Amino acid sequence: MDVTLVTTNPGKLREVREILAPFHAAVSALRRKLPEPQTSSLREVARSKLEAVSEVPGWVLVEDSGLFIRSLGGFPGVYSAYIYGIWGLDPLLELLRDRPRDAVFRTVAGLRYGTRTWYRLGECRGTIARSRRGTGGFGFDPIFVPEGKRRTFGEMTAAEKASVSHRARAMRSVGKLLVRETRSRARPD
Ligand code: ITT
Repeated sequence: MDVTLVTTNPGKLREVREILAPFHAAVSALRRKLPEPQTSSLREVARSKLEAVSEVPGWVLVEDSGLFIRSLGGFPGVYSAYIYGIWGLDPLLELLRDRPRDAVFRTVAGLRYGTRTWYRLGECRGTIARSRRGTGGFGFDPIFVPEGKRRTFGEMTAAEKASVSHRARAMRSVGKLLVRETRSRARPD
């Protein structure tokens, strides 16, 4: 089935395409910057992104993600895109110099078909590296080491990242939902 992913982030698009391919979902991109309300909830942001594209037909997918660092009270969290945009990586590494480094990446995927909506959460626990490593991926990938691994996301191939990432977990759940829903739509009553 065809799915429209609304995002301005090419890294997300690349990953979502690869993760949903085994579910036979063909992902096309609609590049539109959607409003992100001031809220502490990824789900609330995903909900408002979906609402902002209510005119787009068919299967519509959005996602909101963030990096939550425990010793910084969850910062940058829902503000990850903004903080990454103005700071990059170094100020975060500086802030963490004498603080515990555990963190979690979260993605909330929002899916709509007609008047029905679904939300799926994916999480990936890990730690923030002492310095940036690797050039793969995007955003905070060079400083995030997922639990049980030694390398950062930035040092991994796309497939390695997708085996454990927050986005892959949320999107695999979306993939299963798409398969289930399209099967039930195809069944005669
Ligand atoms: P949209 O147009 O889809 O909103 P965005 O980049 O603004 O794109 P978010 O609001 O979800 O997306 O911001 C999440 C930010 O968190 C993103 O810009 C990255 O800096 C970072 N991020 C999210 N997922 C990441 C990942 O898998 N690896 C590294 N950084 C990630």
